Amino acid sequence: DAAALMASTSPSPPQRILTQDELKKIAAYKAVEFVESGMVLGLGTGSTAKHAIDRIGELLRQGKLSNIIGIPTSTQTHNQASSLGIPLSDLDTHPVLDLAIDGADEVDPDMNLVKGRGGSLLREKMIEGCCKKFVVIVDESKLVDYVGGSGLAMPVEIVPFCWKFTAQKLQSLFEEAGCVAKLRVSPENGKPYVTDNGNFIIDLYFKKDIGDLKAAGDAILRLAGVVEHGMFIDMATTLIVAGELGVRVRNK
Ligand code: ABF
Repeated sequence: DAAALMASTSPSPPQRILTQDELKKIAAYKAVEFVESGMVLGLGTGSTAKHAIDRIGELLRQGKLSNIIGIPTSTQTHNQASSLGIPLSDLDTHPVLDLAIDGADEVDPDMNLVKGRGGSLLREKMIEGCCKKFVVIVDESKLVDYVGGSGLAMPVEIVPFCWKFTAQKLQSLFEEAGCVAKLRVSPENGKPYVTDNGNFIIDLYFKKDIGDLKAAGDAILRLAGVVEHGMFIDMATTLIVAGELGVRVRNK
């Protein structure tokens, strides 16, 4: 299990190359060490957060944690957590959270994040913005020099109405960075991907650093068709990175 994997990575290097999923699990288990009985917890989405939720479910079953209330960041996480018997609530009832644990698609050197390639950025941003502590869990492949630096997308959730118009506006905003805006389509049926909130996602690809993230984020949000963007600026309080040489915890 992850505890054994973790022991195998620290202090001496592992005997074999760990898979990306094993690294995700190591980061997730480390984050769950911050969870205490009685906490209201933001439950993230994606393959890394899934390991953390499994672990919380396991500790509850074993009686090592109690009185946890989970606030899920997606329908997928809601389903996983309820199948594990984790008591769930929402922001209307619990507007202040003790801790949230979630993955990310990119983490820059200042702990700014890109999230939402899994599609759940809006609920994540609402919930993770209300946490006293926000622990981000990644394997080291997610570390980038700048937002967009992985060559992968920075997602923006938009309303479906005249999505081409909004996509064009988004692309124009970042012309200097060589931005290309693409509607996300569902691989299953080739139709537009629809978020938990009934919206579409435009994926922005940059050729260069877009510079001031706060200014970029504000410009995106000023477009009327935009609901939210996937840059989580200055939100993470703790970063846990699992790599071949072990697991590192960094506080902001
Ligand atoms: C979600 O899961 C995201 O916002 C991000 O897109 C993603 C990371 O997924 P994974 O852990 O599967 O790489 O939290």
